[in-house]
Amino acid sequence: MYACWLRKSTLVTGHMARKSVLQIGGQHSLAIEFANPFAYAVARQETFAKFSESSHPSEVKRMSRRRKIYEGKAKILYEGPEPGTLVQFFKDDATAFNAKKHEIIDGKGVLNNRISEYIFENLNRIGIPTHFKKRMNMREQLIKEVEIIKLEVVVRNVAAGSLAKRLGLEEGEVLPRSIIEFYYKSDELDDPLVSEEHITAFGWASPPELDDIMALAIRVNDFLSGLFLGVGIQLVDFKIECGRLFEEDIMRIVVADEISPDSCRLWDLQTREKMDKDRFREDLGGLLESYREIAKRLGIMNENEPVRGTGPVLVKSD
Ligand code: ADP
Ligand code: AIR
Ligand code: ASP
Repeated sequence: MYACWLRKSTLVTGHMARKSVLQIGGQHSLAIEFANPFAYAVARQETFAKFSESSHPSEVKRMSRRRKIYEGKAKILYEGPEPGTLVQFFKDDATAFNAKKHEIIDGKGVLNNRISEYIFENLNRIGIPTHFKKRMNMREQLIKEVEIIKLEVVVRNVAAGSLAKRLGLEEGEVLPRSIIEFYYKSDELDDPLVSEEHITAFGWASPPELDDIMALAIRVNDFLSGLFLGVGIQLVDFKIECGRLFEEDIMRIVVADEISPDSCRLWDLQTREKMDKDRFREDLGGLLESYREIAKRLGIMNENEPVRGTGPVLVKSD
């Protein structure tokens, strides 16, 4: 039997075979039997990740031992299983304009986890160093802990977003060459644009570190441009974060955080349709469908997975 203990109000993903109401610790709960081990595993991962408080008491105990290190706008970092590792949990929260706009988009975290896994795994494979170790489940990945460099490194190929606004360029204008920009990572200051001079003068990164960061950014741009072009998508721009990884007395700059449609601008080559977080920023709707389409084109998602299958499905109690 593949069963999962949930509170009556809990949302679960998966195909149920049977469910019944039970009593645990004075609270009504649902014991759900799943048709197959896969549906069970999916529901468990979703449930424990998102609704840890609604898990069976023994699971709650196991979960609560994991220490939360940091909670950001879109992700949570937990202490990892070994020293020097962290677990990166992808939430469904969508924010823009420094979190002034906020919404929960059911299933976004699952898709970003998968898309970011795919990109980081391939970056590792072609020798671009990253923090990524492996995906653990629907919402979590195991990463190497790094000392984050407080910069958002943006590479642009086409005018859009803040660049188009700042310089009065027409959105969609192809830039004479790829341009790298740095923004100082500070919510209080709204991530201001900074120059290399600021970065080295204030010691946020040293000149050789900055050289490494720029070389990484260009390599990531080349890789991502080709990857997306191959599936009919134009890479307009993207943001990466880099960190210092200390391993065996040496320090390397690696790509950290995530690379997903939350951190890239991606346009369909044929229709010019926006397929990234601008759908949320500009109230265009259909964000989840676009992210799924990206995952599908990259061959990440199984064709048979239902469009909203990444989000939990409401279970009505009997
Ligand atoms: P924010 O902090 O901007 O709200 P997130 O919600 O995405 O962003 O939170 C993830 C945080 O984890 C970011 O601050 C990011 O800099 C940090 N981070 C990403 N990768 C690593 C890593 N490998 N080691 C340490 N911190 C990391
Ligand atoms: N970005 C910057 N801060 C957070 C994110 N996600 C990304 C945007 C866009 C690029 O950086 O998603 O792909 C440039 O953003 P902007 O707003 O400066 O034009
Ligand atoms: N994610 C950032 C915020 O929450 C910026 C953005 O992506 O628009 O404001």
